[in-house]
Amino acid sequence: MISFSASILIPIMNETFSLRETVDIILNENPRSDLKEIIIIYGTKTTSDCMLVAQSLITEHPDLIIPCQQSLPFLGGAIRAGFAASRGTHTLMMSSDLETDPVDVKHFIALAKENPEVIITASRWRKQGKFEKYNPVKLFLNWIFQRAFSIIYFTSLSDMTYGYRIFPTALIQSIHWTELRHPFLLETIVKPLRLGIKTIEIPTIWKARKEGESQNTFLRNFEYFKIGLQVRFMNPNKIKNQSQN
Ligand SMILES: Nc1nc2c(ncn2[C@@H]2O[C@H](COP(=O)(O)OP(=O)(O)O)[C@@H](O)[C@H]2O)c(=O)[nH]1
Ligand SMILES: [Mg+2]
Repeated sequence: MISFSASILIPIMNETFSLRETVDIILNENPRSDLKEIIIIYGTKTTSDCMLVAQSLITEHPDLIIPCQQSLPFLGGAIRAGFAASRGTHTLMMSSDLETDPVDVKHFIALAKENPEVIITASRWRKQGKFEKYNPVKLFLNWIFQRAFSIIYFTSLSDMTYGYRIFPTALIQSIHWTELRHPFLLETIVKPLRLGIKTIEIPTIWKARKEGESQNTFLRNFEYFKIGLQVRFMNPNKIKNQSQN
């Protein structure tokens, strides 16, 4: 493709050294020319220790790292603010707790350059991928969920609930998003699937965070079904922003 630049979205809540390590690895392993910007997204619940680390990263790389305050709440609200702010040709979403291995960023970028119209998405269930220290009950339910949704959507994707993916920015900015909490991660793949967008999966290793805690609760995992089923039968015209119809 003629030009490529990645906007990397990093939502933050209670991460300190994990946030810094995430950014350090991205900067060490990727040429500056591949990166449009790293957008650090914070909200009113982001801890002050976490904000301090973000501030110092922004001060160290003022031409690259940009703060973005979310206006809608929760993880979905944070990523949606990042989607709107993104200026690169492609937008990569990940987390700051090291549960999305930053070493994979370079693989996403290489594949997105070769396949600019496609969504590249990471899977913990593919060969060479894995979960380290994941709650066994959650792991079992996760597997059932993934199998069920791959059948419902006629897709070979094996990890539709994991929020580590790179998209063409024009695509995500043309979609009408509705979820605010973690089920947003599923929404970001099922809506493009309904629009007929192609996907490529790469294996990844998930490791439990070493600091802070998840904003998701066990019971809230069942809320993924709602958006998953709703979008399956949604008219594709309703998926795009109204102004684009
Ligand atoms: N700005 C912002 N970041 C969030 C919010 N909720 C989660 N995050 C961040 O998003 C990433 C994934 O969230 P996490 O709670 O670890 O979800 P889980 O790994 O799916 O259990 C982490 O880096 C969090 O700091 C939120 O409401 N606002
Ligand atoms: Mg996490």
